[in-house]
Amino acid sequence: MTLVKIDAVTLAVWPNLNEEYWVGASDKDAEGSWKWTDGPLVSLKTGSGGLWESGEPNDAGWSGASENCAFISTALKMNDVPCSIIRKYVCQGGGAR
Ligand SMILES: [Ca+2]
Ligand SMILES: [Ca+2]
Repeated sequence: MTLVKIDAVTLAVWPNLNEEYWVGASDKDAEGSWKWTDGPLVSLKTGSGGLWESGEPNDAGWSGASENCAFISTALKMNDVPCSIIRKYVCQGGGAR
């Protein structure tokens, strides 16, 4: 199973369930270089049409851990957070991997 890869179109139709969900983006291999699990770079755009919350990804060090995984926040944008926190997650649908 692979965590879901999203784009601005996916975010625009993301259901607002007031919960946070892991998506398949990480910068664990190289700090600040965000990649999807299948390899492509993640756009770092924020604001309208962007994937990230304003000021994210910021590697802020929530709970003292570096922020190398990303979830979709309740604001329906991505935020980088420590990979160790517990959240629900969304996997990629069937078809090509
Ligand atoms: Ca990071
Ligand atoms: Ca963050």
